[in-house]
Amino acid sequence: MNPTDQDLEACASEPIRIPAAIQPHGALFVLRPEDWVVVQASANLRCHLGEMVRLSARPEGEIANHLEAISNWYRSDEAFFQTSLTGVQMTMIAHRSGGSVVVEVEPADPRPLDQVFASMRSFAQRLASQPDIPSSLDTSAQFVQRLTGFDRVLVYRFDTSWNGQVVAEAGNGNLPSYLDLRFPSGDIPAQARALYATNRLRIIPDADYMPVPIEPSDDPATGAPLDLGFAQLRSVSPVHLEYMRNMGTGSSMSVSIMVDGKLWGLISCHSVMAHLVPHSIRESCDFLAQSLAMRISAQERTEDAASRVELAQVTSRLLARMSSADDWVDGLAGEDELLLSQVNAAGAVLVTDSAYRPVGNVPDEASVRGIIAWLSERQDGDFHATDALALEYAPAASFSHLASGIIAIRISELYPNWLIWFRPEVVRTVKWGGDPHKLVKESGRIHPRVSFDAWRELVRMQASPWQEAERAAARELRSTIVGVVLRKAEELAEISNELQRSNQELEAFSYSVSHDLRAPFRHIVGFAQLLRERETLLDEKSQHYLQTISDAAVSAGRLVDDLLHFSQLGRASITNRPVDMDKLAAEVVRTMKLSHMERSINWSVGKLPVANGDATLLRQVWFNLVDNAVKYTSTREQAEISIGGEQVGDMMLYWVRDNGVGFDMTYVGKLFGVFQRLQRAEDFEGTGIGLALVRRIVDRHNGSIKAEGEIDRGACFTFALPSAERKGRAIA
Ligand code: JQ2
Repeated sequence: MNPTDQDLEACASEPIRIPAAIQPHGALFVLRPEDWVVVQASANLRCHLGEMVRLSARPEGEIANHLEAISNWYRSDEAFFQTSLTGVQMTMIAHRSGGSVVVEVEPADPRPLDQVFASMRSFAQRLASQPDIPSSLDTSAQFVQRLTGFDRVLVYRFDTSWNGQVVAEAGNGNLPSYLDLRFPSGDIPAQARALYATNRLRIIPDADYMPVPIEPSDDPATGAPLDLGFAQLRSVSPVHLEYMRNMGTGSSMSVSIMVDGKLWGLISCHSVMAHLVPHSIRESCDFLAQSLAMRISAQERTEDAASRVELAQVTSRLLARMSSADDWVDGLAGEDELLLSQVNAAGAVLVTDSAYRPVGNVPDEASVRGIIAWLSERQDGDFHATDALALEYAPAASFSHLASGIIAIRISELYPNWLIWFRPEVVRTVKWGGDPHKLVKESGRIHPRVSFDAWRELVRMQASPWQEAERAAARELRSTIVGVVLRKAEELAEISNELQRSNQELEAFSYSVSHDLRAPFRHIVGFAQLLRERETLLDEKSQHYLQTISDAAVSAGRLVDDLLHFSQLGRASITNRPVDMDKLAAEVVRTMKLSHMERSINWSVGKLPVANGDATLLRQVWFNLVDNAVKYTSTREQAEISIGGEQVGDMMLYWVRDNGVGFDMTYVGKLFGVFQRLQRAEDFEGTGIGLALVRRIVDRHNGSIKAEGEIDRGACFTFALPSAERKGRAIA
């Protein structure tokens, strides 16, 4: 008989504590504590206890001898009463259920107890010397297998969603290995798990048994069904029996492993044939499972602490690298994938406003940016972790093989800068312990093969969950990064303060020097002039010397003026008004024409857009650029100088082009420095400050300037100024 789909759906709500029946390897009766009269009994009483126990009467014979002890126990707070019925070679166990006492009898163990104790002692010793959880589990499986004689003993571990995995196994080869196989949570439904958390042991000696009814099925006084949650002989769910038969197992026993009050897993035993384990041995198995549980608890704590230490070491190595690298991004997202070990991820990506750095296995950039947009929209802080991304963010379904689990930390309050770690779908990372499809011939829906598929379906698009230690490590790294970035920003601010300070000092110095030098130079020029007027007798050579002194003083004076001008520019405030650039350029060209009447220059001046800024300073820009063009075309017979401009978007471009001696683009960077010249000073007059001044003025207008040139083919200077509307710097 196969269960129908309805049976399977009903499975999760099957009331397994009140089956109104027991398994036939023992018998059960219910005593009324008021007078110790039997009020309910299993239909097989007689075949186990003969006439000793009958409905509606007090027990007789050997059992009657124990009534006083039962009555004493009943008033105590012990959960169970246990004794031997030596005459019938049975073990008798009593427990309370509702207001009644449930008494069960089953065949006693013929084995001497000494043997069992010896084996428990040896187990305790062996367990204490196991270095880690896997070896503790192996040791326990082996001991239970030896103690009980089952064909195969598994340790079945629950994950956070109650799916199961076989994590240890001991067997004699009669049953196939299930090591590493996974099973869906429904294979041990919630109500069964809840029961197993309080009643830690159950046994099914023969999966083909015929249930024995309890008569009457309900308590005659209250009408309530009899709760068999703590009974040894409770008849189990028929669906589960069907599962067992499909698995090729004729008998089973399972013991709960309770770690820190939570059902951690089961020691699950199976045999091909019927197999009854006596009560005393079952008790030993329970003792063994609880010893194992304590061991697991201690080792989990140790492992958690060790993994925190290990992850903290990764954090500090990353910190060291971030601090020593020029760019912290390089230190963090290095090629050695250290970043992945921070949370044991398979991939990670660091996204800042200027960098996109994938490490390991990550989705493509568009997908990552999609995740970031979604994360930024959620506005739920700077940390997000999930092991089923597609459930929260549907587009992730298409890359679940790379990113079913993510931990995302936001590393900037202002910008959408994120560090995200990825884990793949767990189905893709599972270790296959043999092909589950080959285990048993398929029959019906409850079958290990079908279970495995069901598990696969259940964990689709899910990653293995992030451990608390890993989440903590991610948070820790976040504050580390924020710290490093902040510190780097502070360092930068400090450097720029420093620069500003030394700049100011320099300016103050050059201001005072140039200011003080002006008068002496003017005096030299003045007195040289006077001397020439007075001394008519000077010979030609002396006249020439005098002229040279005067010329040198004039040009030194001009240099000083320029320097003064330059240093003043750093301090002066600049006005910001519409400036008629046509007018400025025309004035400058007119001045040039007047002072270079001897030259043949072909001028071409286009229409210029209105600028926004300081007219006096901008005139200086035009003057210096045009003056330059005139100067560096002086070797040309026919000089060509063109001036133009246009508006591009929200910035204004202006240029001055000439056909002069040009320059080598290799040195373009030096062009705008103070006292930098690309030509020999003797060949072209000037102080070497002109272009530095131009750049400074343009800079102070939040604009920029660039130069293009080629040796002997002329030069072109273009400067860009922001329009009144533009917020940022204008780039030429
Ligand atoms: O046999 C036992 O000890 C009962 C506890 C139990 C187990 C044992 C542990 N165990 C394993 O070691 C393996 C891997 C080989 C599996 C799959 C497994 C399952 C398992 N299920 C157990 C119990 C139940 N399963 C019960 C309660 C039985 C009772 O105590 O009355 C129920 C109602 C089910 C139900 C199902 N089992 C299924 O596979 C399916 C599809 C259902 C219906 C939802």
